Amino acid sequence: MSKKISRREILGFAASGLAGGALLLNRGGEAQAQTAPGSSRGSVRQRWEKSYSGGRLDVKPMPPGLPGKDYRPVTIPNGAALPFKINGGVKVFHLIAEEVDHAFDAGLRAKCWGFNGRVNATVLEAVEGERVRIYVTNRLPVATAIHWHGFYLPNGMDGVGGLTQPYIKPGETVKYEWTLRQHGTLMYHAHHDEMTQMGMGMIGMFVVHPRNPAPEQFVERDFALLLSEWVIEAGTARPNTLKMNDANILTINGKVFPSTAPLIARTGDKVRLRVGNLSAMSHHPLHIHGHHFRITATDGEAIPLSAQWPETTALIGVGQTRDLEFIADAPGDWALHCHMTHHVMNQMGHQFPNLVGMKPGGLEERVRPLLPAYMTMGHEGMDMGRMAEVMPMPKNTISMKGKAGPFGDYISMGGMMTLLKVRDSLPSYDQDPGWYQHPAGTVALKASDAELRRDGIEVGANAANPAPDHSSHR
Ligand SMILES: [Cu+2]
Repeated sequence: MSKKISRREILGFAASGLAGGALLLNRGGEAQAQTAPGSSRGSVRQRWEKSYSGGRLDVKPMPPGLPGKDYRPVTIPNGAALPFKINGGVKVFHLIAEEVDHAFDAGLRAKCWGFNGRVNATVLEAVEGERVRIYVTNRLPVATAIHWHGFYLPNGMDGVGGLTQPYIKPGETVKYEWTLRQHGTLMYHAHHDEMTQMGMGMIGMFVVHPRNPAPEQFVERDFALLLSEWVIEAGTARPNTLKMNDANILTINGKVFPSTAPLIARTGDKVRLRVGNLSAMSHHPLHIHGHHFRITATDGEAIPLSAQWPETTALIGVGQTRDLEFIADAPGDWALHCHMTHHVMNQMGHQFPNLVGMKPGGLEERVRPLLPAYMTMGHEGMDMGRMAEVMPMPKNTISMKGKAGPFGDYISMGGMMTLLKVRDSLPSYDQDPGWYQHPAGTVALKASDAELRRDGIEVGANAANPAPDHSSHR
């Protein structure tokens, strides 16, 4: 991958660029240019082809790769890999498109469209070089087609309804089959009436492991996370796919925080986040706390080490995947979330005036005889995680944000957010280790009078409340 490029090759590359330009003007001269004396266009072109194309379509398939032997399966928070069987050297999957009564959170369900009983969280997993045969059964009331997003494949397997194949009509089962000539974090989704069908949940990830991974591709923890957005109005039972810009449910693998399963790692583990975004209308800048990651791959290909760059926020555009890798070297409970502040809210309504700074006075007392449950909202900002407890909620809704955290206070985020839990020792990756126990003296707590005096900080009011005891908070 990191073969040094010689001065001659650079010169040859430049020359071939010129030759390529000339070829555009002079079609049919390609063979002549390739054999022109002194030109290294042939070898440069080969290098391009290796990384810019899938190569020959009629490649001979390799034996099917097996989990634990040929690859380490990805971890799918709140989801599962689609089972497969092997028949005659081909890996056979059966994907079932169907309606799913899906729980975004304990308090919010909707009738969505998904695959094999899950929404956004059924992952196909395979190995570079093998041949896959994927039966898609349509149990929906409408026709569909399934597109394999980012794949090198024969045109007729591309899954664009009406363009590359007839629709998969209700009740029908269609067969897709091709040989995987690539590896990477890829996706699949409905490609017929996309706005409706993808908006109803017909999206998923398709992870293709490398046949011969390079040493730097090895990780201890390998997570698949698919981002999406929904419009579910309070009290309704189905996503509204007609709304363009009012997404009010932002999900990772079909769940909102606090129902997103945490990502669990041991201190020192190398972690890969395979993040895909098949939202309707939103790009998501995914942000990690306490660590820096490197962007090591896109849905196109692995990025060479020399070209990877460090980030704490990676923009995952609609239709893109990014592999983000880091060493989980900092024990703790770290937030991993979309940095769009409206994307870490649940069922946020946007048709409100800004009431921050307003003095509600006796408003509640005056309105309550008319509306017994009335509560003025917004004058202290939207930090009202406790609202769900103090206010009756409409049927089938969730609190806009919040979950009681380790200190008793609410974590004022919901939506596209999860936790990275890094621990020095873990009984198992499959068991939530609970809240992080901070070593003494490592939590930001209310300053004591002695500390304030020591550093000459004049505040006065801080003395009114003694610093609380946070020594035990599990
Ligand atoms: Cu976002």
